[in-house]
Amino acid sequence: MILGTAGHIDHGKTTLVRALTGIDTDRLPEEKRRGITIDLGFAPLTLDGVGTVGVVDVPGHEAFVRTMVAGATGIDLALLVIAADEGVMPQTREHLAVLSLLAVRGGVVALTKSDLVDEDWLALVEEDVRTALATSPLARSPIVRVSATTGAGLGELRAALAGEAHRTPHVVEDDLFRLPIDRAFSVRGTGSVVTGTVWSGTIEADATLRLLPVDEPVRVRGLQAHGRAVPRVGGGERAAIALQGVDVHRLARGAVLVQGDAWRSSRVLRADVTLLADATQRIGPRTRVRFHLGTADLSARLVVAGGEIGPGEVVSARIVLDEPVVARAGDRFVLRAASPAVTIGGGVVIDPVAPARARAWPAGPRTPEALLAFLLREGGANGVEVAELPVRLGVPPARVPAIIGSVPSWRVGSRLVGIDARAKVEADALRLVAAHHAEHPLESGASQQWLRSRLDAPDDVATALLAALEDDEAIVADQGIVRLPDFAPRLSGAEEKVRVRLLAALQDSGTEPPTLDELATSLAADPNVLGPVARLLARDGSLVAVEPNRYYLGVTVAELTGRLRAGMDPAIGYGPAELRDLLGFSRKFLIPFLEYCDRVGVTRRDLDGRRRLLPHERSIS
Ligand SMILES: Nc1nc2c(ncn2[C@@H]2O[C@H](COP(=O)(O)OP(=O)(O)OP(=O)(O)O)[C@@H](O)[C@H]2O)c(=O)[nH]1
Ligand SMILES: [Mg+2]
Repeated sequence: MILGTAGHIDHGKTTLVRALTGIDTDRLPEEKRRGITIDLGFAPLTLDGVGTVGVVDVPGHEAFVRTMVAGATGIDLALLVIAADEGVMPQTREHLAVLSLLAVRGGVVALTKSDLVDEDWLALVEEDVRTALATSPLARSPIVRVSATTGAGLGELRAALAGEAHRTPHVVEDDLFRLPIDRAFSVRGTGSVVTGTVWSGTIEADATLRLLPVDEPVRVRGLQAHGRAVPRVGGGERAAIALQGVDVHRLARGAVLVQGDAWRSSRVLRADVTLLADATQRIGPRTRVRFHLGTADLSARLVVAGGEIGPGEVVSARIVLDEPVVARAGDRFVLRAASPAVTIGGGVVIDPVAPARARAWPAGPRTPEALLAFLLREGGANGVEVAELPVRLGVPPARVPAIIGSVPSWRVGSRLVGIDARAKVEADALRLVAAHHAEHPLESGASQQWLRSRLDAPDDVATALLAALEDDEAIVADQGIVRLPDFAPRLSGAEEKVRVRLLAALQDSGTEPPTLDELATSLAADPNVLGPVARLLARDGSLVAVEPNRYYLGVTVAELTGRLRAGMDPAIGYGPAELRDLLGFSRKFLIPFLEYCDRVGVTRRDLDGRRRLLPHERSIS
């Protein structure tokens, strides 16, 4: 578990941590000189019946609230320190607001410096404190009177902390690893080391992680917890991680270590945003705010439907960040005004990787099932990547299949597509094929390639969908041509007449038929009818397109190739003149016909002329 301090400057947080742990967490020379905490401090605390708890000591100075937020993020319990002589002060309230916004589950209040005041005063302050806690997660927390100087109440404080730790245990789930980095430094002989609180997941000492938002793979060289080498670290633990081959300058506070491919950094989030009731500022569309998530602290703008958020309001908003952030659905964040630098609100991430121009999320339940239904609706035929769902829905991977199972959807490769989107693309496909039939009644159907290009769906989805339609016998696909099952090319009366005259003309012309253009003139037929009729007849073999625009009767071609088969010795190469005699062609018709024969494997042309192919050679020609 992680315990984080909170409270106004000089109220005795660091002194109390030292009294509890024996460790002075103010390690910077400047902290010593000024007698205040500037950066986060860390110490292990051993509690009877609980074990070792990681303590994060934060600064109380109003200029360092952003550091306090980075320290408070990821803590399980708060130790709110209030000096009995001063009572509730501005950063007592601001830190409490931060703990509320981050949804810290509980904690203990230490009324410290109790040696400086008398009993009556203590009672008054305690009443005051209770009032200040009323709407916070510490509303029902124990208030313990202590003095770090005399040691009074320290035993009671330990017992209260242990009690709270038992009441709200850190539940470790099998989940994706994430650690927001709060410190990075280099150690001679070891290299770059980062520290942070593990938010979720477990890693071993030889893990390969990803550093975000730069998105680089990094190798773990060693793990430490509370100053000792350990084989693994997991959720709710403070960890120091030595990384191989990363320059320490790339590892600033705000970067995140993750494992697995579900994580992405993004510049646009959707979130439910709360503005504190006592916020002095409204947030309008152009208001710049500081956005704090994990240990990241970024400039951002909020876009809400009404344009403005007023104090005390909760709205769903789009958050547009100046730099990418790593977020997960359900993450809590804090919003601070740029100037004056005060905490004004916060919220919960609903969609960690929203599209650039995404609309704010409509009101409604925020269950993973509801989120998935919304993502599917918005994703249309593109759907959502299944691998990203643990992050986009904010659930451990093991819970994803059950959630998918409860939302009507269709798995296509790595994607999940909503059934509405699927139904729409299906209907489009059937409509397109039907329209194609109506427009081209003599064609056997629409080409699959054309159909895919006309569908409003990525290629893999379109392909899978056509295959599914074929399985359902809603369409028939044959050699790349798609048709409706009950469709057959049908000739109109006029087309039937053209067909009869075309066949007759080709019959008459024998081995030297005219081109379609010539036929269109001689038969006085519409070329737009003649062409499709010829292609239709070519499909069942009645005609053969020896040249693109010149058709022979199928029987004529069979007769001519028969002559070649009978007249050619397979062992001998023939020149064109010899073959012309065999076929009885004029030169103009000879070469195209021989090329046709090469094409269909009756003959093959090589250096010593054309040879007749034997049946077994044809298959490899
Ligand atoms: N008499 C008395 N003095 C205390 C007690 N606890 C802390 N102090 C003194 O209060 C002063 C501030 O203590 P710190 O522990 O530095 O206060 P802090 O809350 O950590 O301050 P920041 O980190 O700067 O916010 C120091 O001079 C301490 O010696 C206490 O229980 N009794
Ligand atoms: Mg301090």
